[in-house]
Order: sequence, then structure tokens, then C-alpha cells
Amino acid sequence: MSEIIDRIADRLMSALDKPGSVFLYPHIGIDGDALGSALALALVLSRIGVPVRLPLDEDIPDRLNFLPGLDLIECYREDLLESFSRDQQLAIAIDCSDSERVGRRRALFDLSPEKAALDHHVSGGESGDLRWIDPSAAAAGEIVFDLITRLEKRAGRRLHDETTETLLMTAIISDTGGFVYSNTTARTFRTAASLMDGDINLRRITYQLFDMTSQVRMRLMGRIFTDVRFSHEGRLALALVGQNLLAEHQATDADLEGVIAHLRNVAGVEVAFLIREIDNDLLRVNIRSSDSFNAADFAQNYGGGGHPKAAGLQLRNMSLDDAARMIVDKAGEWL
Ligand SMILES: [Mn+2]
Repeated sequence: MSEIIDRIADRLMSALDKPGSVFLYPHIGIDGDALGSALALALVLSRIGVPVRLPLDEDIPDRLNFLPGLDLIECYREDLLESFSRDQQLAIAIDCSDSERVGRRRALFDLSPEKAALDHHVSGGESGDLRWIDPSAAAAGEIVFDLITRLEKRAGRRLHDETTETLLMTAIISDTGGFVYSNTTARTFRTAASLMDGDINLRRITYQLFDMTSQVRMRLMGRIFTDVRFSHEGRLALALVGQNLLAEHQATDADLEGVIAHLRNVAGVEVAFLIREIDNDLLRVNIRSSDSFNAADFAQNYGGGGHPKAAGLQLRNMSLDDAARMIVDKAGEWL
């Protein structure tokens, strides 16, 4: 199947002789893998001389603000559609496989005369032509690393430097939780080992991605954790976050990141729920579980979805307390 990635490398080399630029589309809700992979590829392409553009329509999360190469990003707005589109010869979805996950950039992506994808999600669909979907890769960063290796052969010179190595290492560390998730393979370590031959500040990356917190976040977590409800002999954990709690702490949704993982990590807990009040008639429920509880199936009963161990759903016209009671009852039946 690696001939597809060779074909993508050939197509990128041929971009040198064609009018217009190659546009890169990391997915929305951008994370370390999507952004690190897109920036690394953008830098390498510009090093070869291929005109490349990286339009984004969201802010970079604080955690990723340390990444090198952020100046390559262009702010995309809908009123720029025509001028951007005129310059586009090839659109590449990165860490996603089609226009579904590119948000407001979708119209621009769909207008591209040619499309490609570099993705590792199982839901990415079939590989083909310029679509390389490789679910055995732990991160899109592994795929981009392979692609850059092929571009180096064609260009006849080294294209990596400290910057691209840091970016791809960030991508891989981000999606493997620092080489601890079950998606981590021997190939992940081989790729990481090659990247480590360069000059990478590993601790900086892991601090930024996982350990860095804020005073706001710390106090907010303290409040949430104090009021966690455990039930069913400690097999179920549930936390509630009302609108006023975030307001009181001048916190945002982003400050809730990681809360549910802590709940799930409590010994004996098989399923954890975080119910967040979005507004007066909308609640968002996040679910994390162990093997014994299929979170995706549970969520589907309420029109939600996700993965077996991480899923979500929304509830309308229900108070936080009513929702808590219902979830505890229904999930209790499942346990
Ligand atoms: Mn990814």
C-alpha cells in the first residue's frame, strides 16, 4: 500500500511545475498531531520550493503556542474564499480524511481541483489514489514522517531540521499520550528515535502538552473534585459543572480538559460522567469508561456517539440534578 504515499510524494514534487499552491487542512478542534504534522509538512514543502499555504479559522490552543513555525498559518475567513481558491492547486486533509472535519474551510477545500488525505483514523474510509489512510499509524505525524523521507529521496537532500523534528515529535507525543496509549507501536518508537537524533527539547514538549496547568484550572478542579458523586460501590463517578461554576472561576470549557480522565482513573471506577451545563436548556455529557462499559453504545441511546471508552451526548430541557439522577439510574442498569 505504500505506493499511495509514493504517489503523494510524486504529486507534491510535481507541484513545483504547476500554478498555484498546495493547501494544508489540519482538522478543526486542532490538536498537537494535526498542527504539528501540518506545520512540519508546510516547512518541508517550502524548503523544496513548493508554494504552500496553511489556512486556519480557529485560535491556536495555549498548549500549542510554543510550537515553531506558527507564522506560516494564515487566518481564513469566508470573505477570502475566492482569492484563496484561485491559488489552490491541491488540498490535503491532515489528520482527517475529507471536508467533514475542516469546519468553515470546507467550501475552500471542496473547490480544490485535486484533493489528498493523510490520516490515521479508522473512520477515515478507504485509501486510494492520493488518499493515504493508515490506522496502524499512532499519529498523522508518523505518516508525515514517512512522506518527508520519500520527499528527501526525490529532492536528493536532507529536508528535516530541528524545527520539523520538534513538530513531528509533538504530533506523536500528543496522540500517544507520551508513548503510553495502546496505539503506540514499535514503528512509533523507531520514528521517535530518528527524530531524537536531532536536537529536541523533550521535556518542553511534554510539559506544554500534559503538565502545564493554571491557577484558574487548579482551583476549578479542586471544586469539581470535592463534589464528585460516587455510586454503585464506587464503580460510577459523576461530576457536575453548572454555568455559574465556570463564571465564578472565570474559566472556560478548555479549563475542563482532563477532568474526566482523573475521574476515570479513580481505582474501582468503571465509568465516569462529566455533565456540563452549556446554557439553560442544554447539557453536554462526557463519558469515559473501562472495557466493561461501552460508552459509545450508551451514548447512542441518547443520540450521542463516540468510541467504546470515550463518548459524549447532549440532553435538552433538563436540570443538572435531573440529568444526574437519570444518568446514574440508567448507567447503573448497564453496570
Ligand atoms: Mn491524530
